Amino acid sequence: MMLTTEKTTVNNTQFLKETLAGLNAEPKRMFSKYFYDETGDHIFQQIMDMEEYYLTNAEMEIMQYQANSIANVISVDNEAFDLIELGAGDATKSIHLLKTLLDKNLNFKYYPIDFSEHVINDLDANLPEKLPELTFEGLNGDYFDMLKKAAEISDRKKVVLFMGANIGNMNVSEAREFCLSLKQLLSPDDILIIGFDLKKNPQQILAAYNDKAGITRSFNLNLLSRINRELDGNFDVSAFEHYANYDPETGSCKSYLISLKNQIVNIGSNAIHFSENEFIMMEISQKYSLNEIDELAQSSGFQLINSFTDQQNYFVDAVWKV
Ligand code: AVI
Repeated sequence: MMLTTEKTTVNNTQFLKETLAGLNAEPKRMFSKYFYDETGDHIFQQIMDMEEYYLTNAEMEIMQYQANSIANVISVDNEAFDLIELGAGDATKSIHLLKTLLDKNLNFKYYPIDFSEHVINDLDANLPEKLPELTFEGLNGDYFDMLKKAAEISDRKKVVLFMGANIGNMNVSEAREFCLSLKQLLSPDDILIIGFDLKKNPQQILAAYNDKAGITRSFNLNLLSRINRELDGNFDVSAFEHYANYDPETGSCKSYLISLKNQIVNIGSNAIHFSENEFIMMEISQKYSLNEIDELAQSSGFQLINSFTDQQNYFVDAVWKV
C-alpha cells in the first residue's frame, strides 16, 4: 500500500503498532479512537441521529436551553479567555454556547481540537459561514499535544470543553488519569466543562449501543474494514458479529466483535489467530452517577462548581474548576 504524506505515515505507523499490540493481547482489544476515519465519521453521524441514541438530544437540550447560565459560570469579570474544545466534531452542540458567548460580547478565541483531520477541515470550511464573528483556530491531533500548542499560542485563562460523553470511552481509572493529566496543563481558576452520560434504565442504555437498524454494528465492523484498507489487512468482515452488553452495577457498556469461526487474519506480514467465539473488546462507554462524577472531580484535583442536566436527567455537563 502507498502511503502518501509524512503525516499519514506517522499516523499509520501508530495505528499499526496499536492494532497489533491490541490483537496480540489477551483478551484481544482494539482502540475506539480509530473508529473515526471518513466512513466512521459518517456512521457516527448516523448514530447521533438514531432514535435510540438519546445522548445527543439530551446534551443538545442542555446547550440550547442553558447556554446562558453556562456562559455566566465561565465568564466572571469579563476576563478574556481561550475556549478549547477537545473532540469538537462538527460543533453542532457547542455552537449554541459559542453563539451565546458572542452575543454577550465576551472576548474569547475558540480552539476546536480533533483527532480527525477531516473534522478540522470541515470546521475550517463551515464555521466562518455559521458564526462570522467567531475568532477560531482548528487544531488537528492528539488532545494533550494540541492543548500544549494552544497554551503556547496564548497564556489567557482556559476554558476546556470535553463534551459528548467522550470521557465515557475510557474506563474509570483511565478517566482519572486523563483528568489528572489535563489538570497538569491548566492553571488555577481555569475551567473544565465535561459531559457524562448518567446511569439510567439498563434497557435504554443497551438499546443505544445495540440499535435495531444495525448502525452501531456497522460502526464497529468499519474498523476491520479500515484495517483492511489502510494496514493491508484481510479481515472477512462477515465472519465477525457485534455484541453489546451493559452492566448496571459498574455502569460500563461494552461493545465486542465475536469471531464466528476459527480463522487467521493477516495484517501486512502479521498473522493473527482467532478461535471460534473469541471476542475483541472494541469500546467502553462508561456511565456515571452524580456522586461518582463528584468523586472523579475530587480525586483528580478539580472542584465541582456547577452541573447542568437535561429535563429527563439522562446527561450532565459538569463545570469543574482547577
Ligand atoms: C463518542 N462516544 C461518546 C460514543 C459513545 O457513546 O460511547 C461513541 C459510540 N459508540 C457507539 N455508539 C456511540
